[in-house]
Parts: sequence; structure tokens; C-alpha cells
Amino acid sequence: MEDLIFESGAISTITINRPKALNALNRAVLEEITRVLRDVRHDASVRVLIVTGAGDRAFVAGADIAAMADMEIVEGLEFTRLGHRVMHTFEELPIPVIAAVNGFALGGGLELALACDLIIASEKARFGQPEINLGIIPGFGGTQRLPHRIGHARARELIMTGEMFDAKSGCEWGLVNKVVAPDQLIPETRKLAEKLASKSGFALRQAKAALRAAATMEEDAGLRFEQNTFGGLFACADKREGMKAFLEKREAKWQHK
Ligand code: DAK
Repeated sequence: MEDLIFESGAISTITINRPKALNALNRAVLEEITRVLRDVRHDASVRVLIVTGAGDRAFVAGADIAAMADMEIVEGLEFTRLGHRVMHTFEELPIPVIAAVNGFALGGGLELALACDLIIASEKARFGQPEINLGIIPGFGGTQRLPHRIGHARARELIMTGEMFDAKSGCEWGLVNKVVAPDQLIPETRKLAEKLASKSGFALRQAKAALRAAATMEEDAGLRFEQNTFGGLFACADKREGMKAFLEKREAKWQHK
């Protein structure tokens, strides 16, 4: 599909490719992402996933306003459910997902970045939830994930005013992991992806699950989840290898299990 480019490998990349519409998400793109994520989920050779936008202007400027303009309630509900499923699938992928934000990440674009584990942003990136200016509210999870990530006060202000913010502010607020020069975005993102790919994939998977519990569970349940997950790792090959390699002063050779 032309609107989505998928480059497969140990470090795989999804590029939303509708630069003329600033990579806005329509139903076809969301369905194609769903299909690609299903393949990624079942391909053990994929260790890290990068998500980015084509061109130099936008990561994703939101859900496709032209497509939403004529939707009635039933289509609107189906569209928001499809978007929610896609964001949820990113969160539930057993591998780390990095958003490489090259430009506008607005509405559904910010929501997509929020569903990723890490965000590297170009100095040119601009973020925001401008839905209020269209007479709607964020519909792909922003009202829940944004306050979890940057706190209620800022999220309320951003969602109620619809104002944009830059990458530096995103970094100061704990949304963005690193801000880089535009020409360094992909090299820096790949460097981070390679670092992650060098770890035990199995331990990373458990770390992601436990970190997710911090957002979805009460603290007591989350702490129990961590104990059980931590305990379970002691039955696994990579735990034995990691500790043995440390004691033998050599690099670990991970089996990812
Ligand atoms: N959808 C469709 N096309 C878009 C678009 C979008 N979100 N954003 C930009 N484009 C298109 C523009 O229409 C224009 O197309 P042409 O006129 O050239 O054909 C082209 O991209 C270039 O945009 P501009 O000419 O506007 O470029 P500027 O540099 O002047 O401005 C901008 C860039 C990013 C500031 C501006 O394009 C803009 O404000 N875009 C809209 C951003 C926005 O509002 N994003 C949030 C979208 S709403 C729900 C389901 C989902 C959602 C909510 C509810 N339910 C069903 C309940 C999620 C909603 C959203 O994400």
C-alpha cells in the first residue's frame, strides 16, 4: 500500500506516507497499520519498531479531517474504535516502539506518539491536541494518555485550548525523550533502536509489560505484577546467561527467551 511504507528487519520501520495531507490518518492507513502490526507481532526476528512520517513537514497531522467531515455517529464510532485498537496494539506489542517525530504531531498524530514507548523529536516537531478547534475532542486516547504522561494540569490546558507546543517543551514535560537536529532524527533514532536491539528481547518484553502496568493498574496490583514478572525471569535462559556473562567479564549472548 502506497500510503504506508513498511521496511522489515531486526529494526523495522513504519512510515506513514501521505505527505500531501501531512500524513493524516484515514481508515485505509489505520487498517494497513493493523495488518502490519499483526505481522510484526508474530515475527520473532523483529526486535524494535520505528514509526515516522514521510517528508519533512509532518509526523502525522491528525486523523483525516476530510474523511471525518461527512461521518455520522455510527461511522464516527467505528472510526474512533479502529483508532483505539491501533493505539492499543502498539502499546501491547512485545517489542519497544520508537516514534521518530519529524514535524507536526497533532491530534491523532500526538496520540500515535503517545502509544509508542519512546519519542525522539526533531527540533522542528510541533505537538498538540487541536481537536477542540474542530468542535470535537481527542478520539484516539489523548484525553487519557496525555494526562498520564505529562500530568493533569498541562494536559487540561492543552486539550482545552488546542494550542501547540514545541519539542523542547515536550522534553521538559517528560513526553519527549530527546530532541535532535532534523538531519539527525533518523540516525539518532536508529542508534537508540540498535542499543535496544542489543538487549535481551525477553527481558525487554517483561520490562515493557511491567511499565505498562504502571499506567493501567493500581499501585498495589502493579507492584505484585512486578514481583511475579521479576520472579518469572529466574526461570529463563537470558537471566542465567546475563549474570554468568557478568561474572565471567564478557558480553552476554542472548537467546531472547
Ligand atoms: N486531515 C486532512 N488533511 C490535512 C490534515 C488533517 N488532519 N492536516 C493537514 N491536512 C492537509 C491540508 O488540508 C492541506 O491539504 P491541501 O489543501 O493542500 O489539499 C495539506 O494537508 C497541507 O496543510 P496546510 O495547507 O494546512 O499547511 P499549513 O502549513 O498551512 O498548516 C497545519 C499546517 C498542521 C497547522 C494545518 O494543516 C492544520 O492545522 N491541520 C489540522 C491539524 C488538526 O486539527 N489535527 C487534528 C485532526 S483531528 C474521533 C476520531 C478521531 C479523532 C477525534 C474523534 N471520533 C470519531 C469521535 C481524532 C481527531 C483528530 O486527530
